Amino acid sequence: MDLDALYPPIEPHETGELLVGDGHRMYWEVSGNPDGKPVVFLHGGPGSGTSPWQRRFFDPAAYRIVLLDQRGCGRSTPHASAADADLRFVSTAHLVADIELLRRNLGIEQWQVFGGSWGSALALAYAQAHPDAVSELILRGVFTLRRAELEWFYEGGAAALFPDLWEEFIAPIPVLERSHMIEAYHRRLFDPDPAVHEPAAIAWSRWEAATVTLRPDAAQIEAMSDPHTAVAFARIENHFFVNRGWWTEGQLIAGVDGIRHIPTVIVQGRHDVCTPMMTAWDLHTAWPEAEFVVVDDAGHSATEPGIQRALRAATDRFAG
Ligand code: STX
Repeated sequence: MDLDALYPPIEPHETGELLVGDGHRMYWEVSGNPDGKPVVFLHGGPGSGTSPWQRRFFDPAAYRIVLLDQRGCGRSTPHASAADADLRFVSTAHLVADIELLRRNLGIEQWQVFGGSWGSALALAYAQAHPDAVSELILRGVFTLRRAELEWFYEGGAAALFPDLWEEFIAPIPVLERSHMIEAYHRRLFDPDPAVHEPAAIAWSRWEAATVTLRPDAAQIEAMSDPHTAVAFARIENHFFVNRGWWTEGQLIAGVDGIRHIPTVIVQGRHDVCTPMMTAWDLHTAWPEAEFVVVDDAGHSATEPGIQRALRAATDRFAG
């Protein structure tokens, strides 16, 4: 993973677990300048959790940098990989409320919201629910959970580009169930038997990790193959997808009118196979006021060098 385009590594000066209700505790941390401009980083998946390198998109002298692990993943508890995992209280509405609860308790009036992939969907949902809390938006690899987006990546579209990796993705699913892969995976991922849910979770997570970069990134694929990480990631993603994010079809793009006034940069890799450019394009078309940056030599991941340069240019400009 080449992180040369980013700021140097930093450590948080404050961390905590916010009691968000329903027995859930949400890990959060603050790094950078305690008196700086507030920014919140929304991670992807859903279910991937944050990593320390994600602090590095922001100038630590200019920003008060907030990272959080969404319910059920990362350092938040209970973890969705647990034998008795119960995702009844894990939904978009819960995550939006958790972010807002953290903002209020950190004493932040307005913050910049930075989200990639699933984080872009959550950022749009949060901004549409709480437009006055958002100073700017930075959206990368836009994902809105519409039917065509889920069918592209999980029901066979992207097999046109990765037929070899697609074979590994469908391998845990019997042939008779392959017409509805997300549902077939749902049954296995939530089976209490680790001999059933672990191989399914690893196959699900490896498909995603192996297709998000322009060139294969062995370290990223191995990290996503760890059972603890893979089970939470696959279960939470799948849970949000069977529920379509609890949105109506096209709701996030239709909701642009309520946030059109917020200064926004959209960064999209031209060769993004996970959340192909059609979605960023539809958002751009609905929201021409937002700056639209297409990175011609990048795939999906925020680890792509061209994506990192574009994101850093956006955070530097918004630093004021
Ligand atoms: N999931 C999109 C997303 O947020 C549909 C995402 N995709 N890959 C990732 O996150 C990892 C980089 C964590 C594998």
